[in-house]
Amino acid sequence: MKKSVKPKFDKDLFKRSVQYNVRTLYRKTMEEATDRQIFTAVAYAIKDQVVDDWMETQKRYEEEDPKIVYYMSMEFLMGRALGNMVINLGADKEVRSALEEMGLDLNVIEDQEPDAALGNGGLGRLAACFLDSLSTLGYAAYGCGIRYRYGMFKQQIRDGYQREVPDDWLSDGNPFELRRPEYTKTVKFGGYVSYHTDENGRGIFTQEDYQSVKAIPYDLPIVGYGNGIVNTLRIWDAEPVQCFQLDSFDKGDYRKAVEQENLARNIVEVLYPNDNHYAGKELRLKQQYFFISASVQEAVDKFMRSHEDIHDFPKKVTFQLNDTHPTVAIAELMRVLMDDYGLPWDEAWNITTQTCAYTNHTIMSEALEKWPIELFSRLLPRVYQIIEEINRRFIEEIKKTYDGTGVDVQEKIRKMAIIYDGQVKMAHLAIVSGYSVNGVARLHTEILKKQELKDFYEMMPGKFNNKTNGITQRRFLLHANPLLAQWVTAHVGSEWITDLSRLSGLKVYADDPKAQAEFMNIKYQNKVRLAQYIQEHNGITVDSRSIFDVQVKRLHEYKRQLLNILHVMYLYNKIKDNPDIDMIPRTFIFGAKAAAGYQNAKLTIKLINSVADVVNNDADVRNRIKVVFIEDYRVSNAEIIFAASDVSEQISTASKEASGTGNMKFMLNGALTIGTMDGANVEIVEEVGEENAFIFGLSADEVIRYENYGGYDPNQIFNNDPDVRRVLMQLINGTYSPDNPELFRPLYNSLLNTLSTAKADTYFILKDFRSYAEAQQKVEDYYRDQKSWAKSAILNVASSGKFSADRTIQEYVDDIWHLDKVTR
Ligand code: 26Q
Repeated sequence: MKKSVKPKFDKDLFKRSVQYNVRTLYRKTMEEATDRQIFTAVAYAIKDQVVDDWMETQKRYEEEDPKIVYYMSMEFLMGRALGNMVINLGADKEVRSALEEMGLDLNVIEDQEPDAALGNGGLGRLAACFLDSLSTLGYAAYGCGIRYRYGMFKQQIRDGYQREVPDDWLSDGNPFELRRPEYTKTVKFGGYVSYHTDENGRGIFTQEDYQSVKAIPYDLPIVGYGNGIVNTLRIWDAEPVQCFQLDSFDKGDYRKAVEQENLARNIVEVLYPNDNHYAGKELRLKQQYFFISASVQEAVDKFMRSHEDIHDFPKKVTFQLNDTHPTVAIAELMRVLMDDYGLPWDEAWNITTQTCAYTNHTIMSEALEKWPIELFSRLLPRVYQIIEEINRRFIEEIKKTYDGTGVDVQEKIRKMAIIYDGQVKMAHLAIVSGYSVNGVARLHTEILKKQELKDFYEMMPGKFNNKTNGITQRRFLLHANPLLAQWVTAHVGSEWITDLSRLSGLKVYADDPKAQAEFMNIKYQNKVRLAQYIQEHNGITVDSRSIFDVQVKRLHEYKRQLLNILHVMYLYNKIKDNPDIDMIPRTFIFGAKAAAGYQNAKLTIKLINSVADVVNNDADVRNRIKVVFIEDYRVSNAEIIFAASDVSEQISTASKEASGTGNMKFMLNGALTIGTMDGANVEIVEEVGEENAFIFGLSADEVIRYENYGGYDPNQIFNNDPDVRRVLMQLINGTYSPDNPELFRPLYNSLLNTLSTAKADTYFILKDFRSYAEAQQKVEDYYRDQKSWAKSAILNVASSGKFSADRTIQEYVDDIWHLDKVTR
């Protein structure tokens, strides 16, 4: 059934629809409506056009019965929908001109949309990119997540400090969502499990005296690029099961009713703003089970609506678990299969272990989810029972595998058990019960196999595989950087939009002076656009001819924003020592949110802003360096930032960044990377060549070796490197905080002496400082020759083809999911 549908767009209908929407939604004429109201009216008009394709796609799925992937994730960092949807509909030109005819500007309208910030950072944005690729490639997919009432907090910078402001993203409604009450599910918490045998002598487990919550799905359309395919992101809202019944007003019922109502009210209230850090909060576990139970129930119900035999489930359904956060899906699927469908353990286990697959996104031990047994069993008594049984059987497996081999079996159990030491280890559950375990970049997967998950790899090597991350070029080039997108199309045609490997066709232009000049001019235009944004938002005037050196990502010690700003302090000292020093003007741009309770991270933000105050206002500097902290870094302003960047800062401590995906977005937009050999940087350098990047610092092996010997001694460096010593002293002598010289003492301590018990500089900042400063010097020297720079920048774009999420998703399909392609 192959017919390629050229998406049709009815311009007149669209215009009438916008006018009609403004009228019926707001009782206003076009002239009276606010920009925000016009956005909503336009969004509804676009959704109208999407709905036909959406229904058509779902009908096609019913006919063809393809295998479906359920991408289970606590986070989907979608950003804005309108611009992307218009592009993927292939309606950009028509919508733009239709609006122009109405005296409206699509860019202004797009700017009215709040970001859907249902995620923290990399893991959440990856989920969003994957959904875009799944639709574009024509695979049947559901994203399953939570409809948080408040998403990632909005960041305000006040007096240099971060302030968190609630993200009330639904206050004006969400024109793209569709409430689906007909698919409501009930989710049960607490109580106890009773056991009895039925007339056939089969054991029946029943959860009693529980509290329940209703889960109501909201669907968001995920439009494929130019193919008429529309998949669904299904996010669940919570509602209380029943209202008060005035006639049954005895005490027990009353308290229970109030508790249930509160549970429903709290559960989807807010996204936890931790990135790469586990906090063992009861409400977080409730969130996890809430959306997983609803999603698993719906997946099974949907399957049974069109199939006879539940044993065929893994042929038609697969669950991809985005880190361990949704891992309770394993036990929940077991529960549904056994308790609701009456399957015996072994049959349920066969189905479950052929259905679930797990992606690991971190090797940072503080991010591993370990739930106290007490909490877990109290909240999810039946699910806990099932995990206990999985654990019991797995320990038998370990014994069977290693008894009599000379291996210390008790040691294996201690290291590998799912339940141990009073804790439920979610990663172990995911590895043992899934058919695939993958890391997100080659180096990361190797570290998992050789270090963190070594015992599991030895016991079940066939499960382990790598899937290097990717990003969607539709959002991060076509939408974010229209000038460069047009330039690329002019040189290699427009196929790159769905086949990013086509960018390699640009390589022949890398040496061409005309292409170089055009490229540098486009970069300049984009820098002017970002400079305007900075002028408006920060009140800082930056030189669009300066090098734009950018580090935007979550704030975390392992990402080493501190290394970056210490280097700026060092450059400032150089200028003060030698006021006439020849330096190419450089603008150091930062953007980062810190988790609300992460003190060193928040203090690093304050330090960056304090350095900015001093450096930007010192006449001696004569604009050779500027420091800008962009408030509220998020998907929508990221699109402007990547397009305008010359230098991409990817400077994590080697071995700590699983992959990184910002690194790929910079590369795609022609920035040169300064970075460590970490995560996907390794593969970026492999693609573009080391001569077109600035690599520095310890290797992952070296870092791991130091760690195995208990770290290294930063005092050596402090005592022997006067530049480093000077910069560190400036953290505690009031240079950047005259009113309170002690302000940055905690950062100083994290790098140096500290208390005797704590380790110093665990992220090797001082160890890597010299080699970072040298790499930065090379950046400057290289930029002096605009031709070399332009050549390397073009080669970066040309070599970024591998890092499309389309490639990543195709690998997931080929090696893990085995989905069927659907065409329209
Ligand atoms: C866990 C428990 C309780 C509360 C929060 C969390 C939590 C939330 C988010 C733990 C981790 C995260 C996010 C992790 C993350 O974003 N990891 C990043 O994933 C990217 C996509 O694979 C990689 O590119 C990054 O290297 C990795 O850091």
